[in-house]
Amino acid sequence: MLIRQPTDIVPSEITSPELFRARRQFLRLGAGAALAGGAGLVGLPAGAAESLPARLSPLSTDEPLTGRKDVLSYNNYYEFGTDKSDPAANAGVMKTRPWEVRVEGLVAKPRTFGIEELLKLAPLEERIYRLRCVEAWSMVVPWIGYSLSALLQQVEPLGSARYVAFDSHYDPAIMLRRPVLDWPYKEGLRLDEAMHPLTLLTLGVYGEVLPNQNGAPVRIVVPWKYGYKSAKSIVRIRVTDTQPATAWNTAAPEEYGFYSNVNPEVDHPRWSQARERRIGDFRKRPTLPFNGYAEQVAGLYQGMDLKRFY
Ligand SMILES: Nc1nc2c(c(=O)[nH]1)N[C@H]1C(S)=C(S)[C@@H](COP(=O)(O)O)O[C@H]1N2
Ligand SMILES: [Mo]
Repeated sequence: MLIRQPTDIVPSEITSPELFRARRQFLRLGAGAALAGGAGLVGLPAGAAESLPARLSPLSTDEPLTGRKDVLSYNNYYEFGTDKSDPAANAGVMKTRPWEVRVEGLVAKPRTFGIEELLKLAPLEERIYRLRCVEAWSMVVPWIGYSLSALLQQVEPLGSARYVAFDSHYDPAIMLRRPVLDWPYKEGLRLDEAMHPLTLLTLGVYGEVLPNQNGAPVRIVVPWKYGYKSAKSIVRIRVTDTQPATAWNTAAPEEYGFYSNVNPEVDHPRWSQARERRIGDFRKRPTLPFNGYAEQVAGLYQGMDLKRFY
C-alpha cells in the first residue's frame, strides 16, 4: 500500500515499528545532545530544536523512514558547500529569525509573510515522502508543513498566471561566492504543479523546525520531481506567465530540464536513472515513474512527450 487511508490519528499514536523506532531514536538523540550541553551529533546548533507537532497526513508513504541522522547530515545545499557533509557543518551560521517570504507577481493580493505567520497559516501535517535525488540516491523523509496551495490561495493568482518561481536566500558573507550555480538558487513549477496537494510548503522535519542544512526556515518539497526542484530557505515566490529560469537548467540545460519529473526511462546524459540507492540500503532498487506518485500526478502531463520535456 502506497498511501495511507484518510484518518485523523496523530503521529504519536502510529504503531508502525519503523516510525516508532525512529521516534524513539529521535528522543534519544535529542536528550543526548541536551545532556552534552552542546551541538548534537549532526552539526546542529547548540540548544534544543523547537518541536513542531503535526498530524500525520494520509498522503504519507508507509515505507520505512530514512534515519534522522542521515536526513540531517547527508545534504545537498550548494550555497554551503558541495560535499554532502558541508551543509550540516556550515549552515549553522545562517540566521533564520526573523524571516520573510515575499509572494508577488501575477496575484491580486501580493503580500509578505513573516515566518511566524507561515507557521500558523494552515494546520501542520506530517508528510512522509520519498525524496529522489537526481544523483540516483533516495530517502524517505517525515517532512512537516502544508500544501503550498494554501499559501498561494491567500494571494489569489490572476487568470493570466501560469508558473510559480522560487528564490532561495543568498548571503555571500556566509555562503559560497564561487559561481557554481547562478546565485541565488532559483526553481520553478507550472502553476498546476505548484497547486497540487502533494506540493508541500515545508517548515519542519522529524518533529522539529527545519534544521538549517535542510532549508530552514521554509522550503518547498515536490516529491515526484528530482530533489533539486525542492528549493531551500526561500525568500521570494513569484507568480508569472512565462516559464522562469531555474538554477540547474541554466547551469546545464542538456542535463537538467525544467520539468525534472522522476523518470526511469529518461537517463541523465552521464548516468542511468533506472535505479536508485535508498540511503541505508546496500542493494539498489528500481526507480518508479514520478517517484511512485504517478497515480496522483501523471494526469498533469497528459499528452506531453516526457522525453522531450524532461
Ligand atoms: N537553495 C538550495 N536548495 C536546494 C539545493 C541547493 O543546493 N540549494 N539542493 C537541492 C537538491 S539537489 C536536493 S536533493 C534537495 C536535498 O534536500 P535535503 O538536503 O533536505 O535532503 O534540496 C534541493 N534544494
Ligand atoms: Mo538532488
